[in-house]
Amino acid sequence: MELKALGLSNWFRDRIRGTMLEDYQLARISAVDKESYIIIGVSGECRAELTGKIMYAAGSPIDYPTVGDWVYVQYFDENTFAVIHEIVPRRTLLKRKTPGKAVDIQLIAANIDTALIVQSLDSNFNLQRLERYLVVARESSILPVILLSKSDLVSEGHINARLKEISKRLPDVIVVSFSNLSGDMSEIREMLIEGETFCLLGSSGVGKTTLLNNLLGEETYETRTVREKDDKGRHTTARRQLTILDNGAIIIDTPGMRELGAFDVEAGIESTFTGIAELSRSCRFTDCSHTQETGCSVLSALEDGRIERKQYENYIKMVRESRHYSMSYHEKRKKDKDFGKMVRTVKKIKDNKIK
Ligand SMILES: Nc1nc2c(ncn2[C@@H]2O[C@H](COP(=O)(O)OP(=O)(O)OP(=O)(O)O)[C@@H](O)[C@H]2O)c(=O)[nH]1
Ligand SMILES: [Mg+2]
Ligand SMILES: [Zn+2]
Repeated sequence: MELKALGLSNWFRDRIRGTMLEDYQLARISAVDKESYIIIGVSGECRAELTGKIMYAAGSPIDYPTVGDWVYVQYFDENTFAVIHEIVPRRTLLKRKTPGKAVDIQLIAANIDTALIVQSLDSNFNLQRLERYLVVARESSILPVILLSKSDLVSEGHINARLKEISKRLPDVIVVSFSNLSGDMSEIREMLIEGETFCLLGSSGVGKTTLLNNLLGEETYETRTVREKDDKGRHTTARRQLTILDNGAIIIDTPGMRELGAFDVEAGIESTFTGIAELSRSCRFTDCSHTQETGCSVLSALEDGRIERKQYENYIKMVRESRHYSMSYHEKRKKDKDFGKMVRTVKKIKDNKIK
């Protein structure tokens, strides 16, 4: 398998250091388990581990490889095991806040060209959540595409109403409705371009893995069985996994997400809530919070119905969340650093005393 077929485009070639290739080979992370990695390279797939140096130097989760990353590796035991030495610069990076209370970054996938955001047309459909996924994808300059699954469960009228809602609220996004039961995947297949990397995102149970199996033409990966259908808490896909389709497109499947906490997503918000962003430029105050100021163009547009209340509320929520998380994160990082400094100083004093 050639590296180009694994997605190594010129963007990466321009950033690869020739001297590194004297000692190392290039490979791509194809799966991440709890602590170990699977990589794929010219000689196929194998298990890989990080060097102590990467772990020691890592200051945050961003410094660890994630699925989709290109890495410099050294192979051992006839290419059945490898050690990862360094991450090649990332073209794009999908990340979120770790679920739960802790404020930390969690990487979803790296070097994604297109995010396939899947929502099912039954109870899972939610415009606010779609908006959130779009923000996160666009923050990293990833092209978002919305895939509405399970069209077999609803009427044509229902589908058309949903499509209308989306085009009103989220113009400029490609939307495709489909059913995994119909077998007709042609519209989706046409989007899947050779050598580009796609990432399936969405809640658990919307049919991401079923779609992937359909595209592969075989039941390669486990999907939720009928018996387990009511078992809402369970994720069927347990790890993030990269797969190459027959047509050469690269797809990463991910476990369903319950929360997509937005971290540092100001640019993504600007490019998703374009109407509000444009209005805000004519607010009286440049630091207008659009919540109570007189002369706020956003509020007046809200009052006369030019923007939807739900969209406005989602916008305010995401702006606050993004600021709040990045502030707490940077404070925490600074505290950790200061603590490290203090430990080193105490140690120095002690060492000097002993001498
Ligand atoms: N009616 C209908 N059922 C579907 C469709 N796509 C998937 N399903 C069913 O929905 C259930 C969940 O599908 P999965 O593919 O496992 O869902 P997933 O998004 O991969 O879920 P996680 O791996 O938990 O994130 C399975 O029972 C599928 O058979 C569809 O288009 N129509
Ligand atoms: Mg799955
Ligand atoms: Zn304002």
